Amino acid sequence: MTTAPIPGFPAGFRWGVSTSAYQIEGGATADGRGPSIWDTFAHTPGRIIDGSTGDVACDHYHRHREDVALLAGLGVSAYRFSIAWPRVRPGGTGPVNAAGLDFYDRLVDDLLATGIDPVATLFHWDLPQPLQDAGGWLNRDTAAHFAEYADVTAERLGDRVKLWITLNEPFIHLSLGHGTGEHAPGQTLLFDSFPAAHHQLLGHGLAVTALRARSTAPVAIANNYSPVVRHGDTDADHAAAAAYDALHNHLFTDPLLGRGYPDGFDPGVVRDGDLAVIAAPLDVLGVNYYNPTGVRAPEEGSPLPFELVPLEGYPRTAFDWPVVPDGLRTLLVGLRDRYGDALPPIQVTEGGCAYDDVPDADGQVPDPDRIAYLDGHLRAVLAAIDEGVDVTGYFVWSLLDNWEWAEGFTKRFGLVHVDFATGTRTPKSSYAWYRSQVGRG
Ligand code: GBH
Repeated sequence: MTTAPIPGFPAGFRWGVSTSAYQIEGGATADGRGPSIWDTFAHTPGRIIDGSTGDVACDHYHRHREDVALLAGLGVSAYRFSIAWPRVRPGGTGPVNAAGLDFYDRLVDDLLATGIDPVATLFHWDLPQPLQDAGGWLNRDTAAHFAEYADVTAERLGDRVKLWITLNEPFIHLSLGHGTGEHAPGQTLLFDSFPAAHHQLLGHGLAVTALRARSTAPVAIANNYSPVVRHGDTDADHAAAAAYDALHNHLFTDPLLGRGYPDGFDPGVVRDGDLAVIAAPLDVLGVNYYNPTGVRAPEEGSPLPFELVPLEGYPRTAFDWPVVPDGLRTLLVGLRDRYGDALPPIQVTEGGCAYDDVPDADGQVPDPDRIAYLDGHLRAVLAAIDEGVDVTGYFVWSLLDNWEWAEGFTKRFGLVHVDFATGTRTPKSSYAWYRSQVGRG
């Protein structure tokens, strides 16, 4: 670990932090915002571990000036936030809510005035509830509505946003939201959820075209990746590892980069022309990385073609996720090796960790484990760059402790501590450490 800047990052490397709308904004009914599937889910008893909701969250909707000042103090060159679709078009179809766009218009201007590049994600899982009532991502029409929302958003912000990200982690939204039901909309369809994969990808492709018509800013998607660590050496273990790798790591990226769906993973609802829409050229591939996944053959009669196994022998975060910095290097090198010239430049759009951070008597929040985590993962990025992978940015998840989906307020990922009773923000020691890393002009 070091407090001096890690040497070797290329000039112009983008240093950022990430957040998402439902996790920080609050203001759930402010200025015409409608309900999303996460409002519905969080308000359903038993879904969220501590019974909390994102109704208030970090109250960023009312404290965004303070949060932009925290970003300025951090010295980052970019801020990745998400735009709440239910603020912009509360019904999912029908009228656009200008007041919803006004909020992001002000945020973007405030960021630019501070010298920070606005990086805007269009969909970080908060689907307008009326679209879910019409079938959500299982309904092909949702893809077209997503492109309409992209169009009106880029019409307003397209002259100032510096990077667009269409979808955040469509695999996680598919698997936890539609496969196992741990996330909104809470469906438990397992492999019958696959139309929601195709329609997210179709929405992405249609949105790329809509964004390019309104904005010269580059366009990306942010995928979650998890290198597979096979347990066991039987043919069945090999098959299970390959199946999980295809599902988590290739299902979305293969069609995006022009290869179509992996063998055995056709979603069954693909129409002529869809794959060309989905393969619209990307300027940047966003890579979210948290940890690798252990996989072995399933028990007889399992509904899944693999079994997930905890990885032993690594430190663990408060979420019990293993800390494996070299997994980020192997992931980045593996993407380059698999996709070659079809791979656009990569920005790591999320990486971070949860710890039980508590302010001490002096109002300091020491979080040495987070500093070690970030130090290790930044060095892994450098190692990948040294192996020839084109990585042009890194964004820490997250600026603030926030509302961690089904875990509610029980997991703290921020560089800044948030007292959820009062909203008080207190920078942690990792905030000062990250400032020392990013302050390189
Ligand atoms: C991201 O999802 C989200 O984009 C963001 O909103 C969220 O707050 C953040 O990460 C933190 O969760 O080791 O087997 O238990 C991350 C998706 C899925 C990645 C679960 C880590 C751990 C699997 N995560 N996975 S395991």
